[in-house]
Amino acid sequence: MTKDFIPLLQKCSLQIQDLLKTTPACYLNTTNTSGDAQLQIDVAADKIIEKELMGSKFIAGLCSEEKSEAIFKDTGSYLVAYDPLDGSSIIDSNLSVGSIFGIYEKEFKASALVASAYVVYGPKLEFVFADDKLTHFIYNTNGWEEKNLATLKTQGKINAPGGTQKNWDPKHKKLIESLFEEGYRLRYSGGMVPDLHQILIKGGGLFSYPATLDSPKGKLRKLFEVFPFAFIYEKAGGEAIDGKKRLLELEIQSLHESTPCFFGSKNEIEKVRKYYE
Ligand code: AHM
Ligand code: MG
Repeated sequence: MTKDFIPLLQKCSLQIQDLLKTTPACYLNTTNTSGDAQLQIDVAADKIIEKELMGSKFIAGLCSEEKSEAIFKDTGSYLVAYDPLDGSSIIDSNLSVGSIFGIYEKEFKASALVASAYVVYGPKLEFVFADDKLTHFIYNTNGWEEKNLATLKTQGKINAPGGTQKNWDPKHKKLIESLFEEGYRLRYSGGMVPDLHQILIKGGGLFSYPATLDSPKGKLRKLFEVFPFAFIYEKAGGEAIDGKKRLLELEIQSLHESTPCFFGSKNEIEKVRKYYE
């Protein structure tokens, strides 16, 4: 049952929240498979989640942004792909960061995604879980309190454009400029979890991380970041595409593969399609 993941992932999030309070943001001399420098706290958060997931009888394996290979075991049928600490480059400035989880059945591929979740470590600890429905929890003095998360409106006011602007494609520049000309506000922290969470909470907008000259396949990774949020955005009544195709229809060749991605409400995604066609 995918619902069994709720207490398990919430348990991980409480431990990582404690870790964030006590661990300095210092770099190790190592990089992950995507070439990002690893912080001590990235590796520690990865270990917390690995320990909890590997101890669970309904999980058959896992892969993480911080591990080069997947790990398998003999029990269960679910596979979990996760980014233990997303936004590690903004930890030192004390902005909100997150964890992201994709729950796959038997294979690491978009069509096998059955549930996904994210955690926001901010002034409050929040947890959003999606399977057949979307559930939002906030941690307070009485424990986890379930909240109502409204679906996205057809159009919002937020524009969250990722990637180095000087390396954007001309059509992408035109898309982003046209949104600002229409009155959209810039909201981009550099952490996809709080940036995508803000669009969900405020009811609409666009988050983009496009193909750029220096990263032709974008930056954000399919299994750990893009597919889980695409699943959540679709459940919230929004859309998630790579510019043309639905993200959840993309194939996967390797565990750490990335893709350009756009998440948003219906009208903004329609606009992306128009500029990218
Ligand atoms: P990370 O998993 O190493 O933290 O990288 C992913 C993060 C996302 O949270 C965010 O949207 C993106 O990288 C920001 O990248 P940029 O600084 O290029 O805008
Ligand atoms: Mg990440």
